[in-house]
Amino acid sequence: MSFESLWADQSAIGRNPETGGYTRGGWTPTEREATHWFLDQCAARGLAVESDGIGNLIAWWGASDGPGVVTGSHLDSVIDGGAFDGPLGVVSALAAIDRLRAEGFEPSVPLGVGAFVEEEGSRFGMPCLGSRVAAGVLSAEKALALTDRAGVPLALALEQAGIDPAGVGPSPLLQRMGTFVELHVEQGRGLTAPVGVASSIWPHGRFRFTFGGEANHAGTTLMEDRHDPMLTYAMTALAANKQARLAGARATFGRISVEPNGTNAVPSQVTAWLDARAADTATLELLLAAITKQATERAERDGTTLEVTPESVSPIVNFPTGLRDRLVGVLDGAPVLPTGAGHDAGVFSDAGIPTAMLFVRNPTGISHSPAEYAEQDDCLAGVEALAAVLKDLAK
Ligand code: HGY
Ligand code: MN
Ligand code: MN
Ligand code: MN
Repeated sequence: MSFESLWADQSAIGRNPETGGYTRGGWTPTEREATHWFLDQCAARGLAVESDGIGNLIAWWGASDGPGVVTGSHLDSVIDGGAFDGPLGVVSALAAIDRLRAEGFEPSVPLGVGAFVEEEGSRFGMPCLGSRVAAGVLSAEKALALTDRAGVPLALALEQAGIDPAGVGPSPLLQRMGTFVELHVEQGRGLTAPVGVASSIWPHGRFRFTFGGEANHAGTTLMEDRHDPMLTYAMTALAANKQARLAGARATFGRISVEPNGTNAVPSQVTAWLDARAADTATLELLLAAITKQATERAERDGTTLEVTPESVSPIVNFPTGLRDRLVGVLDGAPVLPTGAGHDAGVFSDAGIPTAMLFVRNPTGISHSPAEYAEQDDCLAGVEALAAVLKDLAK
């Protein structure tokens, strides 16, 4: 099956006809439909599928035991996200295997294609949930304490997907992951060539800011008598933007919830989630401190309260230079660049698995949006590059 037809099939799953975006939260019906499509493709290729207790999958070409070379990515998405973030790595992996088989290549070690669950954390609020549990960096207890926005606990979501929650925990799949290479659409616009190689993943964190105020009548309460948490939040959002620019870092409040969320009532509470990232951990820590300081000062002025809770913080990931340079060599000097986006590859690298990433050029740099895009020719160049890398690593 050509990349084009694989891509057409997969990207038709769960696409919102109005926005062109995808909302594939972990273990939701559309994400399961994409996962079943993947399983069908693996079966059609005679790949032996192994799964773990949270639903991560690796489909193997070659021997049924022993460490191998794994590629792949994720099939879940952010809310109303783009088509490429995640699925491009999974579809390209299948196309790369087809290409290697068509050439008559026989891997000397098992070659696996992985699909890792809830990488975006868009349903349960924990990025790289599947890979973190698999790597043992997020305990089963902490994972099973998570609920989605409708209050559905992870255990129930797993049961509804036919997965026994009792199996959640460190994954046997990683015992066979000798090397991991993830192909991913570029998220940003640094690439001047169709394919690049990742040098590092920026440190990044998600922080919950809870602003407490005093509910009151929007029409009768004098302005000077108000303790309005929306005001404190608004000034904090401005401070985050300013501080990030000053630090050469990145920060945004992309999610907010307001209590009681009425048009004619001063809110009692505003909860907002900050996503902050920087080129190094020290800068990220200074950025968060600066934002928190300004928020605290503003809260004092507004007579509101503030609580900042880190929900997930990831340190910098520097991919091993030997493996990185080996890929650059195979790809005749592909450009090397960092990324501000988190990936399962970062979790596996942190777990001590030799890991590398390939990026496929994204002409506008837009991601986590229906406008996310990659040229077909660049996607085909990505498949060719991935096949060459897998051939080199598994020859
Ligand atoms: O949020 C991220 O950085 C990634 O796209 N999951
Ligand atoms: Mn993403
Ligand atoms: Mn991704
Ligand atoms: Mn009234």
